[in-house]
Amino acid sequence: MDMGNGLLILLLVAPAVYAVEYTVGGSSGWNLGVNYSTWVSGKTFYVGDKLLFNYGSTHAVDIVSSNDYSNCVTSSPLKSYSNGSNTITLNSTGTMYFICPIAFHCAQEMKLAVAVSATSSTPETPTTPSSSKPPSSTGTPSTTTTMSPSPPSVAAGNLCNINAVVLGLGVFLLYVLMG
Ligand SMILES: *[C@@H]1O[C@H](CO)[C@@H](O)[C@H](O)[C@H]1NC(C)=O
Ligand SMILES: *[C@@H]1O[C@H](CO)[C@@H](O)[C@H](O)[C@H]1NC(C)=O
Ligand SMILES: *[C@@H]1O[C@H](CO)[C@@H](O)[C@H](O)[C@H]1NC(C)=O
Ligand SMILES: [Cu+2]
Repeated sequence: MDMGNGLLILLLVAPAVYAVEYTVGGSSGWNLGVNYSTWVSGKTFYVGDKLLFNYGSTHAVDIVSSNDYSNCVTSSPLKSYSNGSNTITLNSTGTMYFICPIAFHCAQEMKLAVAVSATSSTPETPTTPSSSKPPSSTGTPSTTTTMSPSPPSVAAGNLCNINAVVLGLGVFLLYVLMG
């Protein structure tokens, strides 16, 4: 296989692998009677992953602060959704908090806390992503840029990390191909 084509194919395919969409609560969806700490356990969420909330008309989704999550305060949501189906992108590192603001559903454990990790190996500096070296040798940065629906402000560090991983995979593949 031509070296350039191998890398190009890898660059086109790889970014899609890293964004995962989770259906909150699985087949139960966003509902009463689901233990969302159990649902979260064992999963690792990364910046760029998405949460799909599916729910009936007796429920809604609020993104809230840590304090409002803990105390089930429904009066000051950061964002509110109520049309029955919403895909929410995990845009940044840290913990995102979701509650159902209807009646006393939050107090009945209809609440979800999701810890979002950086994709890089240095997750301790979420607000100042280090400007790692761009993969200059491949010369196809525009390919990955168009693949990403995320805003440049948040995605810049993430994309760099993805590129670094992709470049690593590409080098590895070439190494394997060339014996
Ligand atoms: C949900 O599951 C966790 C363990 O994953 C448990 O500690 C907690 O008590 C459960 N919550 C309810 C309301 O049953
Ligand atoms: C609900 O609103 C979101 C936008 O927030 C939209 O993408 C989605 O299609 C809507 N779903 C329904 C069932 O109307
Ligand atoms: C994530 O970023 C997108 C694009 O800017 C924005 O539309 C969306 O509201 C953000 N998600 C959250 C949960 O803030
Ligand atoms: Cu509810």
